[in-house]
Amino acid sequence: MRKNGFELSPAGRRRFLLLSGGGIAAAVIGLGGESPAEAAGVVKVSMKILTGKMIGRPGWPQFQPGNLKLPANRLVEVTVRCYDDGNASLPGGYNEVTGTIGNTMRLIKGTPASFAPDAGTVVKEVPVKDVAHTFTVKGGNFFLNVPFPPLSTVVYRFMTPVAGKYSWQCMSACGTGAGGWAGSMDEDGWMKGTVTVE
Ligand SMILES: [Cu+2]
Repeated sequence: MRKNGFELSPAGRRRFLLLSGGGIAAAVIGLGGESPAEAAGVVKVSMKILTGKMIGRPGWPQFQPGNLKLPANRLVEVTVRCYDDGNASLPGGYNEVTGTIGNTMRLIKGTPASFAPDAGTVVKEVPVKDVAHTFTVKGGNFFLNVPFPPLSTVVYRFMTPVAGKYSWQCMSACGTGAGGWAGSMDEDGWMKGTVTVE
């Protein structure tokens, strides 16, 4: 930062803002330890997982929205309410939270309309048999795996990667067909889709 012809170090800059007084300084001190991306503010996203029955298409559970558009290199907080009450068979490993901040998520029982910021429990994984759906991205520079138990609310944070189009897929065999991988598992905007980062 250049101010009146001299350069301030980040620490000096914070001190300068602190000395300049008032509410602005108070707001800035709190951001002292955060990266510029975080200081730009958290992008909040809300999703829900509905059963096929709830949307008049039995056997076709769906993430809503099924496709996401997010800004690049930003901290995103996703709140997912899973209204599905049943589990689906899941390959081991996908029950672990991966690619989020701290590789954790906050797990809240049920699907309350609102809750305290510290509600629920911070977890790194859930038992494989307790997973209804996952949100899984396997891009070269973007890997994310978040498991959702039946009738739960999950909150997780992650940094978006550089701009690009990334595919996501639910890894719980929640669709139709013998293996459960047909139907909504194979339909864009249902149990798979696109994360457009721009
Ligand atoms: Cu699913």
